[in-house]
Amino acid sequence: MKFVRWLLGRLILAIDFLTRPKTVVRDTDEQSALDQKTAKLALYQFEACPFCVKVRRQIRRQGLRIELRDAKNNPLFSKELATQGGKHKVPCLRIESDDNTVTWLYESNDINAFLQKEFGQSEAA
Ligand SMILES: N[C@@H](CCC(=O)N[C@@H](CS)C(=O)NCC(=O)O)C(=O)O
Repeated sequence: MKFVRWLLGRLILAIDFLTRPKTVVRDTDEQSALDQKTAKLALYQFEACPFCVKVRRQIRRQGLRIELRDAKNNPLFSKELATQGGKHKVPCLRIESDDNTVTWLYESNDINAFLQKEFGQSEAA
């Protein structure tokens, strides 16, 4: 069962790699302004989780630079997700606002909707 799961994971990653969406290209100033905004975001995720792949593809499509935190292999991130986020489920976007309030956003559809609403502009895959 573990092997089948591993195999499925590799298959998901291979398909993701072969069908990578195009990324938005911005001029340097625009990209660095955006990078400043996304510096306060972090995506807790597993490498081969299909829901995480979905969010990573959206991030790529929109040309966002968001730190990826491996909540499977990194015990610190794993613990943070469970204790601060409230549940050990990925993907989860940690959003730190300007007043340092932290929101933990779960559910891939909700994360993608948030990214689209906040940062717009994504090119077709
Ligand atoms: N409906 C959720 C499903 C997320 C989900 O099922 N994630 C799995 C990994 S693929 C998970 O976090 N399981 C808990 C665990 O493995 O600890 C979404 O779209 O984000």
